[in-house]
Amino acid sequence: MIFHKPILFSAVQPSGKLTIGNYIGTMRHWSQMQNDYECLYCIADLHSLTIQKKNFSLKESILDTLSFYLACGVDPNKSIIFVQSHVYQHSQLNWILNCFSQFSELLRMTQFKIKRITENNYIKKTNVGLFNYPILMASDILLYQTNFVPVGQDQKQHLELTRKIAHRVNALYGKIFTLPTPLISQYGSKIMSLLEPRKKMSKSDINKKNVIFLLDDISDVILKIKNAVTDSEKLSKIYYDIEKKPGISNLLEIFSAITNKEINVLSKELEGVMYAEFKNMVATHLSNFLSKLQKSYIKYRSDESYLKKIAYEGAIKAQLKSEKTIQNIYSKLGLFSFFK
Ligand code: AQP
Repeated sequence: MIFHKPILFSAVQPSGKLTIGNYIGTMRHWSQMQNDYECLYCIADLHSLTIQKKNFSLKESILDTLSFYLACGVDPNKSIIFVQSHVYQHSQLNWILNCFSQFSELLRMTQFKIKRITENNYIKKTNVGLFNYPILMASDILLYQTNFVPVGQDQKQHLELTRKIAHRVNALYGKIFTLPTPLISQYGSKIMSLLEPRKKMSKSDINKKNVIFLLDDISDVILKIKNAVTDSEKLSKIYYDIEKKPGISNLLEIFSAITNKEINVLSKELEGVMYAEFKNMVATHLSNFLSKLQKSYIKYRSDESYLKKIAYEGAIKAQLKSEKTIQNIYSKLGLFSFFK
């Protein structure tokens, strides 16, 4: 099959329970994108090895993540859905791109700086995989001659590095890679923690009250939104200002994504509404949305043989596509085969 539409690649790490941040930042766009792009949706299991957790089943988490892809409307007849470790070409290109990346570039990656000081990963124990993470991400993207990559704000710097590496290789060997463009929404690309709205909401946050998980009990969702930090502005007006009102702005971004209404439209509709009432509205809409999503998720998750079939078929398709890039770069680098 020849790609006629622009190619789009997106991935989520099965590194824990998915959050409303993962959904709003990327997955909510995926279903619609299938109409405009040739989409590859990857479950980035190799990436999730960079943070090792106790009492965690990666296999279960991969199947959970795949079920959410389907529940979000990704259609295996329209898109290629696959698990990263099933397509060996990702690791092959990873090594090659390691040799075209600079130590100093990786040292500048903000996510690496943040993740290496988290509790479980304290500096001395930092694994090399965490350091090399952006190069594996570059391999994921460049293997498929990707044009567009929908990501949250936190991945922007990694996309810039991907472009830089691709450009470097192309400058030396001719056009091997397409330079990818990130797709980052103006709103919703960085959902913040509920109790610390200046910190990104993350799957791995040890304080679960900071995070809305897609599989949270609805009663917990309501409680978490009600307890979300706001501010002490006297008139308690609801408007978007990320610097002065990070808590309210974050709730507005969540509300806007779930209701599909623009922030400025919502701000007008919410004139005169008190914070408590606003939180009730957010909690109600979010609960309704999550109830539906969870029902659909449970349906897919209960059929493991169907999930495995999708992953198998997706891997075959992804291998065929990625092999072309591998063959091209192998031959340009002089890695020829004696066996042909
Ligand atoms: N809070 C967020 N707001 C908007 N987008 C987000 N993304 C993650 N968190 C937010 C986007 O979700 C996609 C998949 O992310 P990932 O699982 O590959 O890795 P991550 O960015 O490291 O996500 P987490 O939740 O913070 O995971 P952990 O805690 O395991 O590191 C990406 O496009 C990301 O931008």
